[in-house]
Amino acid sequence: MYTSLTDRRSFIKKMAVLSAMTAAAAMFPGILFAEEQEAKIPNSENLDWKKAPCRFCGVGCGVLVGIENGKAVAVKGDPKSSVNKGLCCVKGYHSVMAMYGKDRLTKPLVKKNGKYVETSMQEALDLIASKMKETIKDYGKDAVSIYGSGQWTIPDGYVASKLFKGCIGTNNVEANARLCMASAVTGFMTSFGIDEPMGCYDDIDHANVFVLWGNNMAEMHPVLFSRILDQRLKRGVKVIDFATRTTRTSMASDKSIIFKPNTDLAVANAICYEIINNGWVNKSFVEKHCTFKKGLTHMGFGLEDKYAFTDKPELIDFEAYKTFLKDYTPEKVEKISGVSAKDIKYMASFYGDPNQKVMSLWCMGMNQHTRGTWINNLVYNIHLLTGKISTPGNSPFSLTGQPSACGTVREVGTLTHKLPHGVVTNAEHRAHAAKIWDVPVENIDPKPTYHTVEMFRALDRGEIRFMWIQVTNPMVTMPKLKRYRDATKKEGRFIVVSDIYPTPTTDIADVILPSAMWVEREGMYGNSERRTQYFEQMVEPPGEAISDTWQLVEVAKRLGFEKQFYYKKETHVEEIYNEYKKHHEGKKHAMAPLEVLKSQPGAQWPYVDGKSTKWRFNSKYDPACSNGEAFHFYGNPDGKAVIWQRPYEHAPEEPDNDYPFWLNTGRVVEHWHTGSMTRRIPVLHQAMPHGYVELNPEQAKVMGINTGDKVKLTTRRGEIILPASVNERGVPEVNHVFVPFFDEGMLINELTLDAFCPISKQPDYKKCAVKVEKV
Ligand SMILES: Nc1nc2c(c(=O)[nH]1)N[C@H]1C(S)=C(S)[C@@H](COP(=O)(O)OP(=O)(O)OC[C@H]3O[C@@H](n4cnc5c(=O)[nH]c(N)nc54)[C@H](O)[C@@H]3O)O[C@H]1N2
Ligand SMILES: Nc1nc2c(c(=O)[nH]1)N[C@H]1C(S)=C(S)[C@@H](COP(=O)(O)OP(=O)(O)OC[C@H]3O[C@@H](n4cnc5c(=O)[nH]c(N)nc54)[C@H](O)[C@@H]3O)O[C@H]1N2
Ligand code: SF4
Ligand SMILES: [Mo]
Repeated sequence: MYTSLTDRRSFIKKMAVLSAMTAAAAMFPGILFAEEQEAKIPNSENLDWKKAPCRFCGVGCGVLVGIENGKAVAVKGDPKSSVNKGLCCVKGYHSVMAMYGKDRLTKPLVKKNGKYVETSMQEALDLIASKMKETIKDYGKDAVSIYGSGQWTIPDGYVASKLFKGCIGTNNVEANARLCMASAVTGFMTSFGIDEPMGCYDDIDHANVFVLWGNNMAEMHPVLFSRILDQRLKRGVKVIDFATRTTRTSMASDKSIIFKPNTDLAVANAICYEIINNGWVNKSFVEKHCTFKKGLTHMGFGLEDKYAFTDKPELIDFEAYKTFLKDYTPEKVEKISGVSAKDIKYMASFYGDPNQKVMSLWCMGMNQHTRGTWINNLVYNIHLLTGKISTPGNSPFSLTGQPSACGTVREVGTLTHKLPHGVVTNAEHRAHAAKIWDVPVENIDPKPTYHTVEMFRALDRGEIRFMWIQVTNPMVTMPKLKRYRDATKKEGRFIVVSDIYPTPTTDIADVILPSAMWVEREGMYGNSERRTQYFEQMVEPPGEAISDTWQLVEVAKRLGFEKQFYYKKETHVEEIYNEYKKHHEGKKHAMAPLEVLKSQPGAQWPYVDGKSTKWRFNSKYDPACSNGEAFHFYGNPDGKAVIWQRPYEHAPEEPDNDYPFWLNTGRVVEHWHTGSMTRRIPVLHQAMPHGYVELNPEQAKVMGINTGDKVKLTTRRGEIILPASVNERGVPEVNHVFVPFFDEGMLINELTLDAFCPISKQPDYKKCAVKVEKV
């Protein structure tokens, strides 16, 4: 499958003798090493090397970008970065090439009589501002909206929130992280009252056992996975892959355990049953630091417009919780999940053994789940019952996907209900934000408006008339795509898209703005371990492209908010960051000063007394702990974490006679999401040139399907034809298929379902029912 394998294989062979980490590289051609990268670069000593966080995934590797004659020509892992210690994966290594695709957008384009016409940036910005004014006048402020991204820099998201929430006064601010991290956020909020992981990547160096709860780290978080494999070589740690499909991660793990979709809920409960039944509960920890709660069940799936849900949490006691778990004995759960009682007990035994330090890791398998909040809660339950939390190596760790999903979406608060610090529904939080934003507090609407899926539904219904889309490609990545694409094309809708390349989303735009990407501008990202990282502008953007931040500032000024958007072009990133920092002052969330971010590969908040905080809620490490105990879960008013009673429930659509397969979707190591950047990098494109449908090998044989044969997939929403892939990358179970979503020529989201978790509103792209036919 890797056409460029020979090239990389010769590197890897050479490296095999050189590095302890090479096991990872040999198994996963994605991983390359610092020295190797340098070897490939001619005259690398003549390059000007500057530090930046990687443009791609949420691992947030520190990289050094090599500049020559005003062009970024090379990347190597930054040996000074504690995140990746000089490592880099294929995407990071080739990331600079993403800036130099032949068809970069360089001029604003305005649609006139169905054709795109080049205009000047000033004219395009004037048009956007006047359209916004007109829409607000005709339809009210909640008719304008912005849809952004976890790939926004911190300044991008911050000015978007300030303009829409603070100045215009609408909570129509959402980001694609709703499709990605929302269940992680509501999981944290319901269990701990405060967002983001308590632990950090150093946990990898301390844990003995790693349980992956449905994420394909070998392909999606390759550098972190190689750090885990490195620990296996050094210390003999165990890796257990708990998943619905056999992936490269499963193949590299010590044990692969496959479960039926959605039944992770039942297995997590069974593990808790085992912990209690075997007397493995850390009683003093639970008594001091935990409460027990239950919420509503059978909440539905958000399939209907204007669906609303509010949970009604109720305190329960340990005995009630224990009684509830009787439905989840390993034997009963074996029947539900397909995981043997023996394997359930095996997993439980590591969590239950006080001598094992366990790190649980997860990403989209748990978040893209119609009970995503619940499954997040349930994994925390396991760590709370055993007291394996907030200490080095004992760590429930929710991984982020995008480079600044934490930084720009969760911390800046670019979701409808959020403010940079706190939520719109809280009067104190509104007053705090209004003061820093220099706007009347009444401007900030106390009611959230639309989460992402509902925002597109509102566009369809006509409640929203103007949408500005930045750094995201929703016409590839929204579920049940047809409805939402048709919505953008309706009469009387005005869509602005800022991007760097033409995409299916720019295809539906009324105005296309060319953006400056990554090191063509200055900014910051925030990664999975609460690390904020700064990058300077290193090269000039092409043509008239400008940063997303500056596009927003210019439009804000045209809308009459000169006072709030006083920033000077030369210094705006510094001014914006310093203003943003004020929102988070205090020991629980303080951000590092810009000078610190400029001088080192990032800092982890809370940044207090000149120090990053590595483990939160543990008084040994976290200066915000104040209850005099070893642990303090200060996110909740009582200082305690919550153990939740959450049952197993079915997925909204399961295979039946008409649609007998499960459709699972996701990613591949070579490509970044919709491929807009990585498909313009020749080596990555050649390695994985098109989409495919992956089938179970035995079943494919019975169906007479070989690799490359055309297969038609049909769901209740649509159909597509794709080439088959058998025994190439991953192995789905019988009656399951897997399709990656990077290929805009084979839009799998035409088929997916827009059901979501009622608490987080995050859609489930991992499960729906599909018919599979050879054509
Ligand atoms: N190369 C590359 N790396 C990336 C990205 C990329 O596009 N390309 N994107 C980044 C982003 S934004 C993200 S969000 C991450 C995603 O990272 P991952 O979550 O690791 O990747 P996915 O392919 O979305 O999901 C794969 C997993 O979903 C699991 N799954 C399916 N159904 C269920 C279920 O019912 N329960 C559970 N628990 N698991 C289930 C499968 O077992 C499988 O391991 O990757 C990031 N890294
Ligand atoms: N079927 C299916 N669908 C999914 C998922 C899944 O697992 N399965 N996963 C979901 C998840 S977790 C995620 S995170 C989303 C990701 O979905 P998207 O965010 O929609 O996908 P990207 O390809 O990352 O889109 C980023 C866009 O920004 C552009 N771009 C790059 N740099 C810049 C810049 O500096 N400025 C501007 N303005 N534009 C820039 C790129 O060219 C690209 O078009 O997909 C979601 N959709
Ligand atoms: S692991 Fe992620 S952050 Fe690190 S180099 Fe690869 S894509 Fe970039
Ligand atoms: Mo994501």
